[in-house]
Amino acid sequence: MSSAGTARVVNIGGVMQIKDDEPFSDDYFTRTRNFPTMVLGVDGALTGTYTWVEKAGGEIRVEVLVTATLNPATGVVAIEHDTKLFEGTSETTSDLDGRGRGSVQVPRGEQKVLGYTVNNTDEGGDYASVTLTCTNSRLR
Ligand SMILES: [Ca+2]
Ligand SMILES: [Ca+2]
Ligand SMILES: [Ca+2]
Repeated sequence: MSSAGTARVVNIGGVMQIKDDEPFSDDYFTRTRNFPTMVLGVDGALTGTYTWVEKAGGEIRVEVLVTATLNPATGVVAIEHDTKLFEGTSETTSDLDGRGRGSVQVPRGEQKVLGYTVNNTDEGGDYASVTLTCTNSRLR
């Protein structure tokens, strides 16, 4: 159904700032990630996903699941995130303390920024502040 004329290339660059709440002196971390390039609209594949995981401070893990979906009629790509903040006795705990979801629409040839913060809503203090810079370009 889709030809090279409707294919889109999605590039996402992420910046994550993590606060690890501590009794005396809080710790802050900054992590960056260039997501693998997604090509949508080729051979009927309209959706791409990527999971970005960061660990910090001995107790925190942040998992950002990103889904990119192409509308082949318009060329618009919807970028959705589902972000989970885990905090516990290690960086591999399953203690889910915060979660956030959101999305942004990226028209053809444009760049949009999806920025948000997920707080530790269970115990307070910790947070992950994420900025995803999303570009929707033509396949060359
Ligand atoms: Ca801590
Ligand atoms: Ca710590
Ligand atoms: Ca916890």
